[in-house]
Amino acid sequence: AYRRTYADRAKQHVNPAAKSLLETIERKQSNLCVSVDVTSFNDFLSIIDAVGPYVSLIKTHVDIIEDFEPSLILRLQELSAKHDFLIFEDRKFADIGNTVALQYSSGVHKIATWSHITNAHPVPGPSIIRGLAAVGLPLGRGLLLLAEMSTAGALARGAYTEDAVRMARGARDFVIGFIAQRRMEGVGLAEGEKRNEAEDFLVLSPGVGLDVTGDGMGQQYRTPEQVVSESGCDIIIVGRGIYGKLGNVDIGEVQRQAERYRKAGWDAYLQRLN
Ligand code: UP6
Repeated sequence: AYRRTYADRAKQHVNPAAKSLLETIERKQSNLCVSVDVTSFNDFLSIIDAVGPYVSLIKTHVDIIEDFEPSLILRLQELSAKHDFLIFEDRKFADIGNTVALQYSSGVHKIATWSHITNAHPVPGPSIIRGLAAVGLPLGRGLLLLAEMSTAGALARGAYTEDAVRMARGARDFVIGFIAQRRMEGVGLAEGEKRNEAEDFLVLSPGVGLDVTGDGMGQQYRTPEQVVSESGCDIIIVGRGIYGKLGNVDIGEVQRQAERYRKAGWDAYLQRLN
């Protein structure tokens, strides 16, 4: 998977969310996902409208929006159609199957009805995938497992990461990839077990920044080149690198940063292909 093009990989994926994401990346020449971690309805939508042309995926934390109302989702869906991107609610589910199925389908946010992709911590074991798949698979959704985290001292490493990859291998119709810091195809193989050449997980990496190496709260940043070209990840997830500290959102500057990261991510991909 490492040297294959996004377009080529899109043809082999059967999960609709994975297929569509890979096709969108190719069409827009963007492996950039912007993480829109803001708390106001208006900032949320204006940032998404500004970065929309430069991204293949928008990542949300919809539970941090102070003035949330269902119309926000309709507006988000309009922007998704206008700018041609997919939606990833970064919910990080972590409970028993029955509870996550309810959290995914119900409540105020009804995530499964609008988010093409969501993610889960593998900590409860395979039943978390079954619970989420019962809701998401009939809707054509895809799931990412958090196999690693970008923070200093993260516990998701070693045997935990290996077991996460094995869990994903057991549910490839729904689990389309990982939140991780490197490729995962070679991880979690038993001794003597060969890599399945047909296996192709998407790797989405947060902790990406061009100007700083940390945020003083445990976050660690790497450059798009380190993430995509050296570590073989497929999508860079960038939040504050694009919209800064907030206050008054300078839309022109947000747009310039989005194009800067889009180009850096795409150049790193082209470098990896060669
Ligand atoms: N995120 C990480 N690291 C992980 C998993 N998720 O940073 O291992 C998420 C955060 C945030 C975004 O919840 O929404 O990615 C990173 O934002 P930043 O670029 O502003 O640091």
